[in-house]
Amino acid sequence: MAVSRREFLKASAAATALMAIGAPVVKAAGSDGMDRWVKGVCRFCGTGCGVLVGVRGGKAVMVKGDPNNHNAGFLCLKGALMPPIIYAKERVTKPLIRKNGKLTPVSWDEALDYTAGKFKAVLKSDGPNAVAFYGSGQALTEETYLASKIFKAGLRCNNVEGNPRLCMASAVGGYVTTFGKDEPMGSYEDIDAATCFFIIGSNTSECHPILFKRIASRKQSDKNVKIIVVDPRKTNTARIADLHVSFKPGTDLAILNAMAYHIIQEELDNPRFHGRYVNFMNNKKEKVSFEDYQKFLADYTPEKAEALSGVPAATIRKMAQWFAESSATMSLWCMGINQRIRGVWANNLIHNLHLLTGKIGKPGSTPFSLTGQPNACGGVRDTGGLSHLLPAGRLIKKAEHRAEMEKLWGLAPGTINPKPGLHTVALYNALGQGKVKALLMLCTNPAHSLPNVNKHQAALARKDTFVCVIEAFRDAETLKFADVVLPPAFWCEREGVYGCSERRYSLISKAIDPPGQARPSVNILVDLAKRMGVDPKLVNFKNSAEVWDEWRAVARPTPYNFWGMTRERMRKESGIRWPCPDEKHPGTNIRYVRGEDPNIPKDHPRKYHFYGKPDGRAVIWLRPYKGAAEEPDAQYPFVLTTGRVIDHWHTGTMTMKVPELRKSFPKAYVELAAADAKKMGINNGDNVKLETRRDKMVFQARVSDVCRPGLVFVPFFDVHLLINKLTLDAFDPGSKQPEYKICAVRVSKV
Ligand SMILES: Nc1nc2c(c(=O)[nH]1)N[C@H]1C(S)=C(S)[C@@H](COP(=O)(O)OP(=O)(O)OC[C@H]3O[C@@H](n4cnc5c(=O)[nH]c(N)nc54)[C@H](O)[C@@H]3O)O[C@H]1N2
Ligand SMILES: Nc1nc2c(c(=O)[nH]1)N[C@H]1C(S)=C(S)[C@@H](COP(=O)(O)OP(=O)(O)OC[C@H]3O[C@@H](n4cnc5c(=O)[nH]c(N)nc54)[C@H](O)[C@@H]3O)O[C@H]1N2
Ligand code: SF4
Ligand SMILES: [Mo]
Repeated sequence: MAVSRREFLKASAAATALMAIGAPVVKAAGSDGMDRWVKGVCRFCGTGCGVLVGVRGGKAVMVKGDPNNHNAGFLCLKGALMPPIIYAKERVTKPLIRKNGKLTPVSWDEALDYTAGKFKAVLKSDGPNAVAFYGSGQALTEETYLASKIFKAGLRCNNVEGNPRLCMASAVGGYVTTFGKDEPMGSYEDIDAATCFFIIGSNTSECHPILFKRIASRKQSDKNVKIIVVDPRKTNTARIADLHVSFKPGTDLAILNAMAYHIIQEELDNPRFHGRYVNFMNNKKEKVSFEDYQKFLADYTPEKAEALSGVPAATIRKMAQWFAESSATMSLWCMGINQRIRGVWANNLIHNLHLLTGKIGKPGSTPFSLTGQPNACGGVRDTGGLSHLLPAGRLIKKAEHRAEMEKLWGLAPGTINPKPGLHTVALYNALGQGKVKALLMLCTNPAHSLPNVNKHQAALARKDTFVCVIEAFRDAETLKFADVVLPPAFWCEREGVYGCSERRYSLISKAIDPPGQARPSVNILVDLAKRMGVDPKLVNFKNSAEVWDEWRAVARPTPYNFWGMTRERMRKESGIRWPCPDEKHPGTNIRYVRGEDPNIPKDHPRKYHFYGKPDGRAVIWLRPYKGAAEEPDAQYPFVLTTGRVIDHWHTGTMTMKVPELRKSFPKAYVELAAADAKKMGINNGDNVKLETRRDKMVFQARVSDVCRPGLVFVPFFDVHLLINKLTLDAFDPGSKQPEYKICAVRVSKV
């Protein structure tokens, strides 16, 4: 049984290897029988690999890695296998309106007028809080900036949300509370210099394959490099670890605090650094002393953390030792940390370890949150595409930020609604209660991806709600609930910017024409806004390049500054990292360090300056352990966790259309520990029923050594086995990010 999992792992590893040998053979434009090669960015993960799209006879027929971008010509299979997705028969090519229950082709005029009419009616009857936009970390930067402006400035509505709430909100919360500003200070170059990798709650191998390849190469290049993987599953990522730490899901907070305890106990901390550059703060946001921090940590001796987490105290000490004693430590994390009811705290505790040891702001030493989507950073976090944000780190609730944006947008003072809008779960709850009545969606499939989705599908299904979806594929689950569907130009059918995990903005150039009547979403949004009655001056854009120029100007007075990234320069270069204040500036590798970060004057008295905080000091937070929202009990004794596999993207609307990828994982399954399977008499391939407080469903069993006993895993790509009917929508009180990673489940053989 375990063997078959091994074979499966081998196959995944082979897929990873294939991309490594298959893709980097990049030849000059015009070769391989292509008419031309057009520069772009992979539309899948937050790694943000640069690509070259081979165009022949007006069609995109090949994709290979851009040798000049950070991925140095490498791509994983998903990135390389784009063409069949572009030309899938399920593409939406005409605007559709639901008539007599059926989505029926109509003209653009009819679809736009109808949609605008519905919005106008709701705005008139219920006011701006009854409409909403729900976007995506896969939309272009220009698209999200524009949508957010239309709603916040044009309609006075702050209900602007998107899937990054399900994904990166806790990372944002962590960066902002610790450093005062969002986004990582380090970059991918740190991978090449790190001597210790602390990977926690990230299956990098399957979810950021090209970064995983870079980590693996780093390890191969120097036998002293150590890798620690902290994950309750023995994932593909864990296979290259020197130390894989498995534990009771949801107990990371205790483990991370215990590491800090040991670091201080053994005097492995760096008092020169934390003495100068750090404040200690408790949960009441009061400044406390280092001694208070030590007292707080007394509750988290490695022995006490062992009792909570199941990780042997000696292992916790070893991790802490490796972390603190290495010459350069890089932490990498993703959804195992963020998708939790204490995701922000977990992020804080990772930052704590770096600040305590001074392993920050030096090559190879950095906390580095991996972003999931290709444009969650650039598009949504940076442009302010969430309900509490304004562009470039500004906040709705801050009067001076609103005033600044009103000036930049040419609005009358007081135009921007001072109250933050609804966060994602609250938004869909409000939809279910009939309080939000018109919803516009762009590039996301919430009827599949939301947690506790039965409830939210019912909200979308309400007869008195109006749902307009800009969506590229007819078979996306959300279309079942749409009143109007608008066909967008997809990926390289239009031009625009993506910003990946390392603050790198790269341009996707237009390589081919969109099919049928599909149009760039920037143009769709402009037309829709005008018909909704938004002041035409606010949306006076002919194309995404014009939106980009406004966005550059809006960001210019802030530390996000990328004024130097003109469109012309973006066309020539393969990605630039902000801050980048002028056209000669090469972009920034490390933030918050004098001499590196252009936001810090060269003669600044302090070498490290966390300028997001009033006194330039980052914060070590005293964050207590807190368990999951729904712990296993006698009725539901297992933990259900959900996530990804290497060959599928989220809701499968794209990767399921590629034969190679579909064959690799044709349907969802439940992964369970061999010891548990044996107890229940379950063999590989048997049908197993999973039952939570929300719903139940039957999956085929994959018995292996990946899950620890007591834990089961189901991937969420399969629309026919929609695991989100079982997950729960409890969320972090700070970041409002749902706890997809943990709920209680009953497991039985069918
Ligand atoms: N192939 C592929 N790649 C993708 C995506 C995709 O759909 N497919 N999606 C992209 C997106 S948007 C995202 S957000 C990322 C997600 O990337 P990841 O976060 O790396 O992937 P996940 O599978 O969601 O979960 C990561 C790990 O969290 C672990 N985990 C579960 N519970 C806990 C816990 O309590 N503590 C800790 N420490 N770990 C826990 C799981 O076992 C799992 O291995 O991937 C991106 N890349
Ligand atoms: N159980 C469980 N659920 C999860 C998670 C989990 O770990 N477990 N993770 C959560 C996370 S981190 C994320 S990021 C979300 C992702 O959730 P979603 O965003 O809902 O998932 P996607 O499949 O990426 O949806 C993108 C949609 O946009 C469409 N599309 C593709 N390209 C274009 C385009 O160019 N324009 C337009 N308009 N449409 C396009 C696709 O066909 C697809 O329907 O899922 C969340 N849901
Ligand atoms: S690693 Fe991510 S960005 Fe790079 S090719 Fe693969 S899916 Fe695309
Ligand atoms: Mo995500």
